Amino acid sequence: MEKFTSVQDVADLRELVKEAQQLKQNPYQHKELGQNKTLGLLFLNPSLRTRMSTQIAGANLGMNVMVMNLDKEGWALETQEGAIMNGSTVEHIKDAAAVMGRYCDIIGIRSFPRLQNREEDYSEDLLHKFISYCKVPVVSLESATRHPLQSFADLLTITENTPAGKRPKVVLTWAPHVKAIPQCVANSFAEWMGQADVDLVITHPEGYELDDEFTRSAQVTTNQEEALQDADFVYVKNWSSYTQYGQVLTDGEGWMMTNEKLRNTNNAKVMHCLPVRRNVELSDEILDGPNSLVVEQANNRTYTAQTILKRLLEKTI
Ligand code: AN0
Ligand code: CP
Repeated sequence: MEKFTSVQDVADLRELVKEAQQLKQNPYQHKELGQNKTLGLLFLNPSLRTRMSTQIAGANLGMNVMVMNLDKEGWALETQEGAIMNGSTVEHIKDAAAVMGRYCDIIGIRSFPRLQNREEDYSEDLLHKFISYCKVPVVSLESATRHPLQSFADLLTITENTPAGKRPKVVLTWAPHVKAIPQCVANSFAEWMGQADVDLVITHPEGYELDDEFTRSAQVTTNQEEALQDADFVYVKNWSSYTQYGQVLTDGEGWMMTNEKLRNTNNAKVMHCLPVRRNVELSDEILDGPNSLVVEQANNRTYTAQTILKRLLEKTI
């Protein structure tokens, strides 16, 4: 593995999940691997889980870890090739990334979409430029279109909670939110589930269809009740419209996940990547109840991040 930006960078998904399960059993067994290696984690947006779990993951492998809030603590970055930099940007990404590539052996970067221009966001310009200029392995900590470390932890969580040999029904359901949210988590989840041994159903109100690049293997319906029938896992997530790009089309009344809605599921486990808007996306009763997996999902972020860092250090991904 030279980089980890999507499930497409993984050659052997089943092996990868097994490796994460092993690391979870014994997180310190590769303490020597990262000795004298530096991990740089760069954030252009807020983060709790990704920041903390990836730091622990690096430390478990013996790495030196540096975290930088690039949006607040770095110089304003220019990304346009050939720009005459007489405006507000101070440093070109070519120069900044090249320098950080000298300081770090692996770099993680988080950069959300702006949700203004679909082509611009979906081109993943910043991530691709960063990869080409820093010349060291890059891990996406959530980019404009995907959140692969989250999806890997989600897959580990589903695997742990599925009896051997069973192919679970997994439902990704849109939920209301108060602001426009990226499609990344939903895109990525659908893309990973498409490669896993699960049946995926996606349900959302009209106008919230995701880019079909990510959803090809899924069944898609606007009927939430029908979708939830016999579900083993219900993954709750808001996203803004892809077709009417970045817009919030409805207040989503009736789409919040409640215990009442879980009645016809197979006693489904409920998942969310967090942070969650309680009693908007998901009810308190679910989040505080026995079917919620959200904290274990967040816990699994450490071991999945560690698996990716281990493979990048070993150059085996
Ligand atoms: C972000 C998103 O959905 O992409 C980050 C989630 C990990 N969520 C919010 O901005 C609330
Ligand atoms: N789920 C997740 O990525 O959380 P943070 O945004 O807090 O890192």
